[in-house]
Amino acid sequence: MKFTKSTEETSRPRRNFIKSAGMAGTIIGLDHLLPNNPVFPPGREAIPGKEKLIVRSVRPEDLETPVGLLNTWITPNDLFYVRHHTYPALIDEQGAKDWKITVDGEVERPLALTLDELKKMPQATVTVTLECAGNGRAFFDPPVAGIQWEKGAVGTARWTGVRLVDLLKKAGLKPAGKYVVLEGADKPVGKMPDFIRNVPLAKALDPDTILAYQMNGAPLPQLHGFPLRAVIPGWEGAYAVKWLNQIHVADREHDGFFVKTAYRFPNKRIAPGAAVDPKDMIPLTGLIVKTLINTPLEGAKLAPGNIRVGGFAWAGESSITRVDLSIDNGSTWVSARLGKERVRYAWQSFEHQFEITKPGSYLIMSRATDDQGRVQPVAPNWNPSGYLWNVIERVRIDVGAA
Ligand SMILES: Nc1nc2c(c(=O)[nH]1)N[C@H]1C(S)=C(S)[C@@H](COP(=O)(O)O)O[C@H]1N2
Ligand SMILES: [Mo]
Repeated sequence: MKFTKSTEETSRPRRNFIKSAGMAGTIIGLDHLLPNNPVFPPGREAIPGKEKLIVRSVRPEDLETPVGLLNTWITPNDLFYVRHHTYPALIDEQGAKDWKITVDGEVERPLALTLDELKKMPQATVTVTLECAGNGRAFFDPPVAGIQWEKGAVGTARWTGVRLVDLLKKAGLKPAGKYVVLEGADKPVGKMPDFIRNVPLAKALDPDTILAYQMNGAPLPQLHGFPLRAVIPGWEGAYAVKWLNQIHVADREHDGFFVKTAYRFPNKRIAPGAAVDPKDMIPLTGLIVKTLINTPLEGAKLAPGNIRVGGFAWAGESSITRVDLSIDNGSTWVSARLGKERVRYAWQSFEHQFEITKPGSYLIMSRATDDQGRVQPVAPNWNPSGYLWNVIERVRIDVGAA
């Protein structure tokens, strides 16, 4: 097999790459192979509070939610997928007392605020579906190196905190400010670069863009960025910087690895497996139209009769206008009923009852359309880092003789 180099996974030597399709694919923490690796966190083997998740990497913790557990509109904190490139900053209650967020760069009045000071500012809550850009990477052909996420690096939570725009107003934006650079307190693994991201000013100023200190009504769990993280609604997960403690307003795009190289996508169509000139790579922003079938599950054995098909559809900043389903390999499609949620940036439930009387092997497919008229594609948009998998969703079931 030939692998292309992933720009998301800097820390993983190629020989440690395991293609997981068809296997219980787990990439074990590989940091012991890296120079100057601090043993961290000491003695921690299981990942407390996240026992139900699939371990894609032990250190750093990369944990995927099994599809069967993604069956509530709000994903509970203990089931929410976990992804970071770094050693998490395990800040505790005590640490949070000393913690400060700084705002500097192209501002009139640089700030340093404590958590209590932030909590005194006007509060905002947004319900946002967060998805890792690499969700579905395991399905690309030719395979792409990196964490082999299948379907569950996605979840929806209610995030509560302060509006980024309020903080920027407090600091007084200077006209030269074009990008808001976000950096957390986590530490890179080995020689890998720091995880630093930036948000273009227009998105940073959007009143829905927040810095969250709560997730589903609870303080942010440590693995999700306690005490503070960014929530950039509708944009791929890597913008949602965890353990956020530094905000820098810059007059240009940040030049670090995680902006200039990683999280980029070809600006033109390419052949699967082809190399792409870096000048033809542009930053990822919004998530794209996609569905997840959470019932029935892959491989389910069901009796003939009424079979309920259900799941979620999302499209980043856009909303879902329809979801079509097929059980005959795409020859015919029926329109699913959309749930009542209809909340911008959050996934939308859908369902349909099929009457399947004839025993056999059925491929159930779901295909969403968004308000821009974009439809999930039949063929994948292969790209060198394996981002934004959104091919028509499929689940095979076995309808047995009654
Ligand atoms: N500080 C920091 N924030 C980070 C990351 C990281 O490595 N370091 N990973 C990002 C990526 S790639 C994703 S997909 C989301 C995942 O958020 P979650 O772990 O809360 O699900 O966090 C983002 N925030
Ligand atoms: Mo991600």
